[in-house]
Amino acid sequence: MPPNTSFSWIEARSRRFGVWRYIELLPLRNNIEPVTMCEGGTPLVKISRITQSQGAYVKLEGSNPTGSFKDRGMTIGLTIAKYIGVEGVVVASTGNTSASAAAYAARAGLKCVVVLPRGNVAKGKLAQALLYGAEILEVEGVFDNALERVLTDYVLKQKRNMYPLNSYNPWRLEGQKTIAFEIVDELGESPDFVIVPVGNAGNISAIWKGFKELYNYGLTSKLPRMIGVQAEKASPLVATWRSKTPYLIEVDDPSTVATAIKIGKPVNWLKAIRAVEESKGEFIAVSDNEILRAMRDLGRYEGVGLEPASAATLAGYKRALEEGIIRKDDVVVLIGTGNVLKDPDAVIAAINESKT
Ligand code: AN7
Repeated sequence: MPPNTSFSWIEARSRRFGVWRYIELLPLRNNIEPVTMCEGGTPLVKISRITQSQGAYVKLEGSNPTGSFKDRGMTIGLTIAKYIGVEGVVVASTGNTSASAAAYAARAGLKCVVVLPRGNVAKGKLAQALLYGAEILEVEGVFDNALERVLTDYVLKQKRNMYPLNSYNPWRLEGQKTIAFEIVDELGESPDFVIVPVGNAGNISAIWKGFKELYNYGLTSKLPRMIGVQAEKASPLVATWRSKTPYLIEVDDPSTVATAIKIGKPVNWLKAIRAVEESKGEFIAVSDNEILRAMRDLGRYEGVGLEPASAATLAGYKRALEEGIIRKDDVVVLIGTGNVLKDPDAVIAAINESKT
Protein backbone atom coordinates (compact mmCIF):
# COMPACT_ATOMS: atom_id res chain seq x y z
CA MET A 1 0.00 0.00 0.00
CA PRO A 2 1.32 3.47 -0.85
CA PRO A 3 1.55 5.85 2.11
CA ASN A 4 -1.59 7.87 2.66
CA THR A 5 -0.49 11.49 2.45
CA SER A 6 -2.16 14.65 1.21
CA PHE A 7 1.01 15.65 -0.66
CA SER A 8 1.17 14.23 -4.18
CA TRP A 9 4.81 13.74 -5.03
CA ILE A 10 3.98 12.64 -8.57
CA GLU A 11 1.83 15.68 -9.20
CA ALA A 12 4.38 18.07 -7.73
CA ARG A 13 6.96 16.75 -10.18
CA SER A 14 4.83 16.54 -13.27
CA ARG A 15 4.58 20.29 -13.68
CA ARG A 16 8.30 20.59 -14.45
CA PHE A 17 10.92 18.79 -16.50
CA GLY A 18 14.30 17.18 -15.74
CA VAL A 19 16.31 18.70 -12.93
CA TRP A 20 13.47 21.04 -11.96
CA ARG A 21 11.05 18.16 -11.36
CA TYR A 22 12.99 17.60 -8.15
CA ILE A 23 12.72 21.12 -6.76
CA GLU A 24 11.25 19.78 -3.53
CA LEU A 25 14.56 18.01 -2.92
CA LEU A 26 16.68 21.06 -3.80
CA PRO A 27 17.42 23.89 -1.34
CA LEU A 28 15.53 26.42 -3.46
CA ARG A 29 12.33 28.36 -3.05
CA ASN A 30 9.55 26.95 -5.15
CA ASN A 31 8.85 30.21 -6.96
CA ILE A 32 12.38 31.09 -8.09
CA GLU A 33 12.58 31.85 -11.83
CA PRO A 34 14.77 29.13 -13.36
CA VAL A 35 17.39 29.68 -16.06
CA THR A 36 16.66 26.45 -17.88
CA MET A 37 16.71 24.57 -21.17
CA CYS A 38 14.95 21.43 -19.89
CA GLU A 39 18.23 19.78 -18.83
CA GLY A 40 18.14 16.37 -17.19
CA GLY A 41 15.52 13.75 -17.99
CA THR A 42 18.24 11.89 -19.90
CA PRO A 43 17.81 8.35 -21.30
CA LEU A 44 18.89 5.31 -19.30
CA VAL A 45 19.61 2.61 -21.89
CA LYS A 46 20.61 -1.03 -21.60
CA ILE A 47 23.93 -2.08 -23.05
CA SER A 48 23.36 -5.82 -23.08
CA ARG A 49 25.05 -6.61 -26.41
CA ILE A 50 28.44 -5.44 -25.30
CA THR A 51 28.21 -6.60 -21.67
CA GLN A 52 26.18 -9.81 -22.11
CA SER A 53 24.28 -8.65 -19.04
CA GLN A 54 20.63 -7.62 -18.66
CA GLY A 55 21.59 -5.41 -15.72
CA ALA A 56 24.03 -3.02 -17.40
CA TYR A 57 22.86 0.47 -18.33
CA VAL A 58 24.37 3.73 -19.46
CA LYS A 59 22.87 7.10 -18.51
CA LEU A 60 23.18 9.28 -21.59
CA GLU A 61 24.17 12.61 -20.11
CA GLY A 62 25.36 13.67 -23.55
CA SER A 63 21.67 14.26 -24.34
CA ASN A 64 21.68 17.41 -22.22
CA PRO A 65 21.34 20.80 -23.99
CA THR A 66 25.10 21.41 -24.27
CA GLY A 67 25.99 17.72 -24.45
CA SER A 68 27.16 16.95 -20.92
CA PHE A 69 25.98 16.44 -17.33
CA LYS A 70 27.35 19.88 -16.47
CA ASP A 71 24.03 21.41 -17.55
CA ARG A 72 22.35 19.96 -14.45
CA GLY A 73 24.58 22.05 -12.23
CA MET A 74 24.66 25.11 -14.45
CA THR A 75 20.89 25.51 -14.58
CA ILE A 76 20.93 25.89 -10.79
CA GLY A 77 24.21 27.85 -10.71
CA LEU A 78 23.08 30.44 -13.24
CA THR A 79 19.62 30.68 -11.66
CA ILE A 80 21.33 31.66 -8.40
CA ALA A 81 23.85 33.97 -10.10
CA LYS A 82 21.05 35.84 -11.84
CA TYR A 83 18.99 35.97 -8.67
CA ILE A 84 21.77 37.52 -6.57
CA GLY A 85 22.52 39.99 -9.37
CA VAL A 86 26.19 39.49 -10.26
CA GLU A 87 27.88 40.87 -13.39
CA GLY A 88 28.78 37.43 -14.66
CA VAL A 89 30.25 34.03 -13.88
CA VAL A 90 33.76 32.62 -14.12
CA VAL A 91 34.98 29.04 -14.47
CA ALA A 92 38.19 27.14 -15.09
CA SER A 93 37.51 24.11 -17.21
CA THR A 94 38.71 21.11 -19.16
CA GLY A 95 35.94 22.05 -21.62
CA ASN A 96 32.46 20.87 -20.71
CA THR A 97 32.04 23.19 -17.75
CA SER A 98 32.99 26.14 -19.94
CA ALA A 99 30.56 25.15 -22.71
CA SER A 100 27.74 24.75 -20.22
CA ALA A 101 28.50 27.90 -18.19
CA ALA A 102 28.74 29.95 -21.39
CA ALA A 103 25.39 28.70 -22.70
CA TYR A 104 23.48 29.22 -19.46
CA ALA A 105 25.13 32.62 -18.90
CA ALA A 106 24.02 33.67 -22.39
CA ARG A 107 20.52 32.57 -21.49
CA ALA A 108 20.62 34.46 -18.19
CA GLY A 109 21.98 37.60 -19.86
CA LEU A 110 25.18 37.46 -17.81
CA LYS A 111 28.83 37.65 -18.82
CA CYS A 112 30.96 34.52 -18.75
CA VAL A 113 34.73 34.23 -18.41
CA VAL A 114 36.26 30.81 -19.04
CA VAL A 115 39.84 29.94 -18.17
CA LEU A 116 41.11 27.03 -20.26
CA PRO A 117 44.36 25.03 -20.33
CA ARG A 118 45.80 25.81 -23.78
CA GLY A 119 45.85 22.81 -26.12
CA ASN A 120 44.05 20.60 -23.61
CA VAL A 121 40.43 21.23 -24.55
CA ALA A 122 38.54 19.14 -27.14
CA LYS A 123 37.51 21.04 -30.26
CA GLY A 124 33.74 20.70 -29.84
CA LYS A 125 33.88 22.20 -26.36
CA LEU A 126 36.04 25.15 -27.41
CA ALA A 127 33.68 25.82 -30.33
CA GLN A 128 30.73 25.89 -27.94
CA ALA A 129 32.37 28.40 -25.58
CA LEU A 130 33.03 30.63 -28.61
CA LEU A 131 29.51 30.20 -29.96
CA TYR A 132 27.88 31.17 -26.66
CA GLY A 133 30.00 34.31 -26.48
CA ALA A 134 32.25 33.57 -23.52
CA GLU A 135 35.39 35.62 -22.86
CA ILE A 136 38.17 33.02 -23.19
CA LEU A 137 41.42 33.18 -21.29
CA GLU A 138 43.96 30.48 -22.11
CA VAL A 139 46.69 29.57 -19.64
CA GLU A 140 49.72 27.31 -19.95
CA GLY A 141 49.57 23.95 -18.21
CA VAL A 142 46.59 21.79 -17.30
CA PHE A 143 43.23 22.34 -15.61
CA ASP A 144 44.82 22.69 -12.19
CA ASN A 145 46.77 25.75 -13.39
CA ALA A 146 43.60 27.24 -14.89
CA LEU A 147 41.71 26.80 -11.63
CA GLU A 148 44.57 28.43 -9.72
CA ARG A 149 44.21 31.43 -12.03
CA VAL A 150 40.48 31.71 -11.37
CA LEU A 151 41.06 31.62 -7.64
CA THR A 152 43.86 34.21 -7.63
CA ASP A 153 42.59 36.59 -10.31
CA TYR A 154 38.85 36.53 -9.94
CA VAL A 155 37.88 35.17 -6.58
CA LEU A 156 40.53 36.44 -4.18
CA LYS A 157 41.29 39.78 -5.87
CA GLN A 158 37.64 40.35 -6.77
CA LYS A 159 38.61 42.19 -9.93
CA ARG A 160 35.01 42.21 -11.09
CA ASN A 161 31.74 41.09 -9.62
CA MET A 162 32.13 37.62 -11.10
CA TYR A 163 30.53 34.60 -9.43
CA PRO A 164 32.75 31.47 -9.44
CA LEU A 165 31.04 28.34 -10.72
CA ASN A 166 33.67 25.62 -10.40
CA SER A 167 32.59 22.43 -8.76
CA TYR A 168 33.40 23.56 -5.25
CA ASN A 169 30.29 25.67 -5.81
CA PRO A 170 27.57 23.86 -3.83
CA TRP A 171 24.73 24.86 -6.17
CA ARG A 172 26.25 22.95 -9.05
CA LEU A 173 26.53 19.82 -6.94
CA GLU A 174 22.89 20.22 -5.90
CA GLY A 175 21.87 20.15 -9.56
CA GLN A 176 24.07 17.18 -10.36
CA LYS A 177 22.66 15.06 -7.53
CA THR A 178 19.47 14.73 -9.61
CA ILE A 179 21.28 12.06 -11.66
CA ALA A 180 20.69 9.76 -8.68
CA PHE A 181 17.02 10.75 -8.46
CA GLU A 182 16.41 9.93 -12.12
CA ILE A 183 18.14 6.55 -11.87
CA VAL A 184 15.95 5.54 -8.93
CA ASP A 185 12.83 6.82 -10.70
CA GLU A 186 13.69 4.77 -13.76
CA LEU A 187 14.76 1.52 -12.08
CA GLY A 188 12.33 1.71 -9.17
CA GLU A 189 15.24 1.38 -6.71
CA SER A 190 18.97 2.01 -6.47
CA PRO A 191 21.21 -0.11 -8.70
CA ASP A 192 23.93 -2.30 -7.20
CA PHE A 193 26.73 -0.15 -8.66
CA VAL A 194 27.16 3.30 -10.20
CA ILE A 195 30.32 3.88 -12.23
CA VAL A 196 31.48 7.50 -12.65
CA PRO A 197 34.46 9.01 -14.50
CA VAL A 198 36.32 11.18 -11.99
CA GLY A 199 38.19 14.42 -12.68
CA ASN A 200 37.60 17.16 -10.15
CA ALA A 201 35.42 14.66 -8.28
CA GLY A 202 32.35 16.86 -8.00
CA ASN A 203 30.03 14.52 -9.85
CA ILE A 204 30.72 11.33 -7.89
CA SER A 205 30.25 13.32 -4.66
CA ALA A 206 27.02 14.88 -5.93
CA ILE A 207 25.53 11.58 -7.14
CA TRP A 208 26.34 9.90 -3.82
CA LYS A 209 24.70 12.82 -1.98
CA GLY A 210 21.60 12.28 -4.11
CA PHE A 211 21.35 8.57 -3.28
CA LYS A 212 21.92 9.20 0.42
CA GLU A 213 19.15 11.79 0.49
CA LEU A 214 16.68 9.43 -1.19
CA TYR A 215 17.64 6.74 1.29
CA ASN A 216 17.26 9.07 4.27
CA TYR A 217 13.83 10.24 3.04
CA GLY A 218 12.70 6.63 2.58
CA LEU A 219 12.46 7.00 -1.21
CA THR A 220 14.85 4.12 -1.92
CA SER A 221 15.45 1.05 0.21
CA LYS A 222 19.14 0.52 -0.52
CA LEU A 223 22.28 2.38 -1.53
CA PRO A 224 24.50 1.61 -4.53
CA ARG A 225 28.25 1.06 -4.37
CA MET A 226 30.11 3.92 -6.08
CA ILE A 227 32.98 3.17 -8.44
CA GLY A 228 35.20 6.07 -9.51
CA VAL A 229 37.23 5.61 -12.70
CA GLN A 230 40.34 7.64 -13.56
CA ALA A 231 42.87 7.49 -16.39
CA GLU A 232 46.06 5.74 -15.30
CA LYS A 233 48.34 8.76 -15.70
CA ALA A 234 45.84 11.15 -14.16
CA SER A 235 44.75 9.12 -11.16
CA PRO A 236 45.42 11.02 -7.91
CA LEU A 237 42.34 9.51 -6.30
CA VAL A 238 43.28 5.94 -7.13
CA ALA A 239 46.70 6.56 -5.55
CA THR A 240 45.19 8.23 -2.50
CA TRP A 241 42.57 5.49 -2.09
CA ARG A 242 45.12 2.68 -2.30
CA SER A 243 47.62 4.26 0.05
CA LYS A 244 44.94 5.36 2.55
CA THR A 245 46.81 8.62 3.19
CA PRO A 246 44.87 11.33 5.06
CA TYR A 247 45.90 13.83 2.37
CA LEU A 248 45.61 13.94 -1.42
CA ILE A 249 48.45 12.39 -3.40
CA GLU A 250 48.66 14.98 -6.19
CA VAL A 251 49.72 14.28 -9.77
CA ASP A 252 51.84 17.17 -11.04
CA ASP A 253 51.79 16.39 -14.73
CA PRO A 254 48.58 14.50 -15.52
CA SER A 255 48.34 12.97 -18.97
CA THR A 256 45.53 11.17 -20.80
CA VAL A 257 43.62 11.14 -24.08
CA ALA A 258 40.50 11.79 -21.99
CA THR A 259 41.12 15.54 -21.63
CA ALA A 260 37.90 16.04 -19.63
CA ILE A 261 39.46 14.22 -16.67
CA LYS A 262 43.08 15.32 -17.14
CA ILE A 263 43.23 16.70 -13.60
CA GLY A 264 45.97 16.16 -11.00
CA LYS A 265 44.57 17.98 -7.95
CA PRO A 266 40.84 17.32 -7.70
CA VAL A 267 39.13 19.92 -5.53
CA ASN A 268 36.49 17.53 -4.19
CA TRP A 269 38.95 14.73 -3.43
CA LEU A 270 37.92 14.20 0.20
CA LYS A 271 34.21 14.04 -0.60
CA ALA A 272 34.92 11.53 -3.35
CA ILE A 273 37.03 9.34 -1.07
CA ARG A 274 34.23 9.42 1.50
CA ALA A 275 31.61 8.53 -1.15
CA VAL A 276 33.58 5.46 -2.19
CA GLU A 277 34.40 4.52 1.40
CA GLU A 278 30.84 4.93 2.73
CA SER A 279 29.34 3.04 -0.20
CA LYS A 280 31.90 0.21 -0.03
CA GLY A 281 32.93 1.03 -3.58
CA GLU A 282 36.26 1.27 -5.33
CA PHE A 283 38.54 3.55 -7.34
CA ILE A 284 39.85 2.05 -10.57
CA ALA A 285 42.54 3.27 -13.00
CA VAL A 286 42.27 2.40 -16.71
CA SER A 287 44.74 2.94 -19.54
CA ASP A 288 44.17 5.21 -22.53
CA ASN A 289 44.06 2.11 -24.74
CA GLU A 290 41.28 0.62 -22.64
CA ILE A 291 39.39 3.93 -22.79
CA LEU A 292 39.63 4.17 -26.57
CA ARG A 293 38.66 0.54 -27.06
CA ALA A 294 35.62 1.08 -24.82
CA MET A 295 34.67 4.18 -26.82
CA ARG A 296 34.91 2.26 -30.11
CA ASP A 297 33.01 -0.75 -28.77
CA LEU A 298 30.15 1.37 -27.42
CA GLY A 299 29.82 2.98 -30.81
CA ARG A 300 30.27 -0.15 -32.88
CA TYR A 301 28.12 -2.56 -30.86
CA GLU A 302 25.60 -0.35 -29.08
CA GLY A 303 25.24 2.80 -31.18
CA VAL A 304 26.18 4.77 -28.09
CA GLY A 305 28.53 7.71 -28.64
CA LEU A 306 30.47 8.80 -25.59
CA GLU A 307 33.51 11.06 -25.37
CA PRO A 308 36.66 9.34 -24.03
CA ALA A 309 36.26 10.33 -20.35
CA SER A 310 32.76 8.88 -20.34
CA ALA A 311 33.77 5.71 -22.16
CA ALA A 312 36.24 5.13 -19.32
CA THR A 313 33.25 3.88 -17.31
CA LEU A 314 32.93 0.81 -19.55
CA ALA A 315 36.65 0.15 -19.23
CA GLY A 316 36.21 0.43 -15.44
CA TYR A 317 33.23 -1.94 -15.54
CA LYS A 318 35.29 -4.57 -17.34
CA ARG A 319 38.12 -4.25 -14.84
CA ALA A 320 35.69 -4.50 -11.94
CA LEU A 321 34.23 -7.71 -13.43
CA GLU A 322 37.70 -9.20 -13.89
CA GLU A 323 38.67 -8.33 -10.33
CA GLY A 324 35.45 -9.83 -8.95
CA ILE A 325 34.19 -6.52 -7.56
CA ILE A 326 31.11 -6.67 -9.79
CA ARG A 327 29.24 -9.82 -10.79
CA LYS A 328 27.70 -10.31 -14.21
CA ASP A 329 24.08 -10.17 -13.05
CA ASP A 330 24.53 -7.04 -10.89
CA VAL A 331 22.53 -3.96 -11.86
CA VAL A 332 25.12 -1.39 -12.90
CA VAL A 333 24.70 2.14 -14.23
CA LEU A 334 27.55 3.78 -16.14
CA ILE A 335 27.36 7.57 -16.14
CA GLY A 336 27.90 8.56 -19.78
CA THR A 337 28.90 12.09 -18.83
CA GLY A 338 29.59 13.64 -22.25
CA ASN A 339 28.58 13.33 -25.91
CA VAL A 340 30.94 11.85 -28.50
CA LEU A 341 30.55 14.97 -30.67
CA LYS A 342 32.58 16.90 -28.14
CA ASP A 343 35.83 15.32 -29.26
CA PRO A 344 35.83 14.39 -32.97
CA ASP A 345 39.64 14.39 -33.13
CA ALA A 346 39.89 11.63 -30.50
CA VAL A 347 37.33 9.52 -32.36
CA ILE A 348 39.03 9.81 -35.74
CA ALA A 349 42.44 9.06 -34.22
CA ALA A 350 41.03 6.04 -32.36
CA ILE A 351 39.33 4.60 -35.44
CA ASN A 352 42.44 5.10 -37.59
CA GLU A 353 44.59 3.53 -34.89
CA SER A 354 42.37 0.46 -34.74
CA LYS A 355 42.87 -0.13 -38.48
CA THR A 356 46.67 -0.15 -38.38
C1 AN7 B 1 32.72 14.31 -19.84
O1 AN7 B 1 34.57 20.64 -17.74
O2 AN7 B 1 36.09 19.23 -15.03
O3 AN7 B 1 34.77 14.54 -11.48
O4 AN7 B 1 36.01 21.53 -16.40
O5 AN7 B 1 33.64 16.73 -18.76
O6 AN7 B 1 32.88 16.16 -11.51
O7 AN7 B 1 35.09 16.78 -12.46
C2 AN7 B 1 34.83 18.12 -16.67
C3 AN7 B 1 34.70 16.95 -16.05
C4 AN7 B 1 33.64 13.43 -16.42
C5 AN7 B 1 34.56 14.58 -14.46
N1 AN7 B 1 33.22 13.36 -17.68
O8 AN7 B 1 33.64 15.11 -13.59
C6 AN7 B 1 35.32 20.56 -16.79
C7 AN7 B 1 35.46 19.28 -16.07
C8 AN7 B 1 33.21 14.46 -18.45
C9 AN7 B 1 33.65 15.68 -17.96
C10 AN7 B 1 34.11 14.61 -15.87
C11 AN7 B 1 34.14 15.74 -16.64
P1 AN7 B 1 34.11 15.68 -12.18
